[in-house]
Amino acid sequence: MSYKHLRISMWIGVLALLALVLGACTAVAPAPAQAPAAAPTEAAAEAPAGDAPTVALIYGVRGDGFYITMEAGARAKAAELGVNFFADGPAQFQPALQVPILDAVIAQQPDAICIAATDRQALIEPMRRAYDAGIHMLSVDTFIGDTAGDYTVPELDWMLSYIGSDNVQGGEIGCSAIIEAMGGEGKFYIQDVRPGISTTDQRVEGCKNAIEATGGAVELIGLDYNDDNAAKAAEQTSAVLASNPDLGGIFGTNLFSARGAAQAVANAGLTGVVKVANFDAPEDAIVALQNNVVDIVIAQHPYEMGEKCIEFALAAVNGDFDSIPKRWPTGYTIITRENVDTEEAQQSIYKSE
Ligand code: T6T
Repeated sequence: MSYKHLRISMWIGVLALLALVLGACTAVAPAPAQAPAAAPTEAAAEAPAGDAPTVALIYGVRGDGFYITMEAGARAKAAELGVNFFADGPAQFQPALQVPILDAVIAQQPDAICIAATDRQALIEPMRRAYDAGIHMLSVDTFIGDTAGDYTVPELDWMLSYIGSDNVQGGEIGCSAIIEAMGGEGKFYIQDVRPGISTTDQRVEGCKNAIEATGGAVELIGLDYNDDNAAKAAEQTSAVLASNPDLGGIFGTNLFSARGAAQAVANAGLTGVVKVANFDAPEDAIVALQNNVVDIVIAQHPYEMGEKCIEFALAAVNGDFDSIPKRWPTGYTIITRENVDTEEAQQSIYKSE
């Protein structure tokens, strides 16, 4: 072999070796630090681009009129203020399904996240991860931690704001009304979602306050958890009605709990006999009110929650932290058969799409 041929062969060898080494590197290269922890979600597909700030809403569960209305409020406010906006949430109201969605949203690095945490403990660490990634964090509807939504405490002061109803008050309003309709005495039952959800925990607390205020005249005979499933709530309530023919009143602590309770009362032919307090205001709760199946509908203001979250998120992006309250209570519209036709009551009915 000539010297020239030897040099060419050497170069071919070197190049082949390089190609091999590079190929091996590609195969074992670690995933980039920002790779989403979960499969791409709806949010990934929808995320808008551009120079305007981006705010994400992570709601509690898909298909719930309460969150559909909240998203509509946030979307409208974002359009008005020139903010990029996207929303996503789990198919069930569960932290195990919500955390991967939060992680996927963090990977997209929005400027702020408004989130309705599905558990007051399980979401603390994942939400802190978002904050540590430089994202402004706001709670809508539910809060995290054990300080009743007080985000001025040192362990939670990285949370910018808690925007939502006063849920202890809401529980008290609903149960006091039912106790009055029961004539101030009798047996009472609560349909609830699951322990660990800040909103429904507080509604139960408020309801128990109202029961205690009767000094024993009203007896709480039971409380069941339905996992945010109206069919399960109906089944459990039917069993309680069957074994307590003298039951006087029921409190359904959220949309699905109340829907199931009302269905069971109607199915048992006890309309008007067993009084029902319906937390949340979807269209079917209004029909149940008009048909005497439920006696009070407690409408929250989810549209305002969505609007306020966008406003506060934008203020944070602009560095205007002084204008952001740590707590923004959104209030209620109490709907009864007397006021159901008023404009205010009609406007507080939740959207279904
Ligand atoms: O009651 C609302 C919300 O406030 C709660 O945190 C979870 O349930 C609802 O979304 C109604 O289904």
